Amino acid sequence: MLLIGVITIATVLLFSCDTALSKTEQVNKDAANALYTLTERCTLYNCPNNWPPRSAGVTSCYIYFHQSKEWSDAEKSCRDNGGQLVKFDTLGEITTVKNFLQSYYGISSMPWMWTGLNDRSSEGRYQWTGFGGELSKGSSMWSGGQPDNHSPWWSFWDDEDCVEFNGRQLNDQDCDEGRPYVCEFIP
Ligand SMILES: [Ca+2]
Ligand SMILES: [Ca+2]
Ligand SMILES: [Ca+2]
Repeated sequence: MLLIGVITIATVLLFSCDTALSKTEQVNKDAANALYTLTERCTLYNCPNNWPPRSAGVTSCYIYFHQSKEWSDAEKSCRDNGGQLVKFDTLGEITTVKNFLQSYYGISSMPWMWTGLNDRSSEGRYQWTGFGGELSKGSSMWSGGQPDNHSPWWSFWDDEDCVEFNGRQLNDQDCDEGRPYVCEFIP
């Protein structure tokens, strides 16, 4: 009788342990899945290696290079770093980038910097490199009187096909000029 009792208790214990173990396993599995999803999301929202972290509420990652380059070299540098020369989708994005340059890099007086906008393939038609899309000549992003495709008097063929910004507005400039530049990456 005693023996039967011991066996019964042992069976019950074993059974509940199994249940408990399988439950623990399930909880661990759920936790692991949740963690995996979170990691996946983190990766998705991450900026490329060595880029500054994305600011809260800002859709894109940005990086600034202070070493001046000609426009085409700046474009290549952005691509090599996993992004594109910056594209301003709205006037507000210019302010977003300016605030980022001030807060992250401590730049107080903004230099003229290259953007991805250019009319290299068709004069007067301004397109964003990499990201695509156009900006009209009438956009309020332009500085007063710009774009003017200005040519110096000594070389009328040396006109302005690349677009720079100064934290506030845009100006078309000679692509051969050296400028610091900002790259953008959309996670
Ligand atoms: Ca953008
Ligand atoms: Ca032009
Ligand atoms: Ca100009």
